[in-house]
Amino acid sequence: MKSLRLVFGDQLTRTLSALDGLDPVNDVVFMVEVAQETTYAPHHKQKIVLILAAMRHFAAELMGEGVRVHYVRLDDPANTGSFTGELARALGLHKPDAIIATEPGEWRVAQMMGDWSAQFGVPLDVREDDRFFCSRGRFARWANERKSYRMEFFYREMRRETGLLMQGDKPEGGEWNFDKENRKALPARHAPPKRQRFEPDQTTREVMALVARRFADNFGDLEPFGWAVTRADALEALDHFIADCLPLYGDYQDAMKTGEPFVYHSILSPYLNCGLLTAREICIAAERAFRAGHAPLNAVEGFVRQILGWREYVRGIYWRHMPAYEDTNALEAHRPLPAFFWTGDTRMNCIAQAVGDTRKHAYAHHIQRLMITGNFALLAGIEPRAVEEWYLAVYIDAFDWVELPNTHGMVLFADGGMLASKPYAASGAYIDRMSDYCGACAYDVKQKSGPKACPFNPLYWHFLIENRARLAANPRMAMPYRTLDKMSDERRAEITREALAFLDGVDQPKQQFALDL
Ligand code: FAD
Ligand code: DLZ
Ligand code: SF4
Repeated sequence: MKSLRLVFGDQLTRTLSALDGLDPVNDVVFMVEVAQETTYAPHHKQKIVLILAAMRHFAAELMGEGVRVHYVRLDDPANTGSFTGELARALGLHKPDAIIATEPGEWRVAQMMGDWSAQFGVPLDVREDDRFFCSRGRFARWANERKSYRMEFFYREMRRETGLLMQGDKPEGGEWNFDKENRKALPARHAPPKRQRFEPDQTTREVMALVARRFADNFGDLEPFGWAVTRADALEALDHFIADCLPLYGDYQDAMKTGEPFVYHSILSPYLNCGLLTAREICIAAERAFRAGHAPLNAVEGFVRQILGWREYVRGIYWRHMPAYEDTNALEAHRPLPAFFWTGDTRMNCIAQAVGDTRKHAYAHHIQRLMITGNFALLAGIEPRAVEEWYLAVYIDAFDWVELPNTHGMVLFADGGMLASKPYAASGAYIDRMSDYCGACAYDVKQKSGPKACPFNPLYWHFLIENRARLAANPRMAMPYRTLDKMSDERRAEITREALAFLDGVDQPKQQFALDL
């Protein structure tokens, strides 16, 4: 029996279920670079380099083991440009008895695969993606048992099931969550550690030249490119994070600082999402650091929760609710995405910094994504589809299954509260507390109204006014609505006027709030 083993660009894991029982003599591994994938979103240049370079290295490692690999490059003149077209060619060439795959990460790819068996008359065995802690079926069972979802309860079940950070049936340290210790701003003179970057080798340089030629107009800087593209380097990146960053990960998890895009974050999401590292080995390494006394519990629990909790939870929601999930727009947000999301050309320094980091590194950390660009998009009422397209394009770790629920649910509350219990809306005061951005801004974060007032201030209250009918009954929104209700009618009218004036001019270059009027 001869089988064709499919490995997609986000499945670069030697222990992938599609490679289980691989017969190196008869079987053929199928890996293809296709225009369909390089263009379904206008990806950041570094994201295309990461995936294609990591695919080429992974294929070379398999061949080094003596495995037969059918690999098609993007610039191969015979390349049809699609998975289906390339599969047809490979089937004609190798004539396998079966196709073996691991379930794909994305809904659109799963839809495409649905037709293959009938179309080609070859049996297709789609195996579970056991790189995740929680299978789709396990999530469905959890979801079926409750009326509403909350990550925290899902996470506790995952802790119990995996035994991570447990003492018998009790959570390590007696609490499930230590977030109250994890909200510190970075002290002014505190410099986070210098981060390890990886010099591109010949293979990666070839891909960079290809991307420079074919994707010159895509968003983002191509150089310097310092991401790991092999498992060996990704493992080094993991060691570096555990040794140098994990101990203070918790303390400064929410902190933002000019010129410090990574702070103490792991920057492991690109490797996790394309398969160079697995969630299990990362969580085990973090737990080991705690047990060895190298990192405190608030850091390790906070870190493990992101992977064992949030990452698995958003994937569960994605697969349970697609495709209807992406069509909701619970807050009826319809404004277009301002051009400064792409150019960074705005006097709102926090946004200019977040977009600048994104352009340079294809990365911004979670709080920049959630509380700067995300918060702005929420408060300004930007159309969900436009915001989702932006996040999917600009981040090196962006794949629909993880980007969509974060953007649609966590940031925009477009799912009406399925993923998060309340919108993460905040005024400028939060950004000022957690960053050094406001000090260098053209706006004044302390001013609530007038030409110099931080735009996040009127936008925040305007958001509450606009969405009163949808949000006021939410118990977690009671406090801000009480504050809003104590304001005079004149003050509320002033907020609405100023917010709308800002929003109406928001797509102008060098957007400012009446500063030069
Ligand atoms: P760390 O802070 O070091 O966290 C460790 C790991 O936990 C990450 O590598 C990631 O795998 C996981 N993680 C943390 N938060 C989340 C989360 N909310 N959802 C899922 N996994 C999480 N993450 C992606 O991997 N891909 C995306 O496309 C993506 N889009 C996002 C869009 C928005 C609007 C927001 C608010 C968040 C998004 N995230 C996404 C989640 C999170 O911001 C990134 O995972 C994180 O910034 C990656 O950097 P890191 O590896 O340094 O994270
Ligand atoms: C993101 C991406 C890119 C840019 N290019 C490819 C590619 O050429 N070939 C491939 O197999 N995968 C690529 N990927 C990752 C895919 O988009 C991802 O594997 C699918 O979405 C699976 O669901
Ligand atoms: Fe952002 Fe407002 Fe601070 Fe400027 S003042 S950096 S716009 S929060």
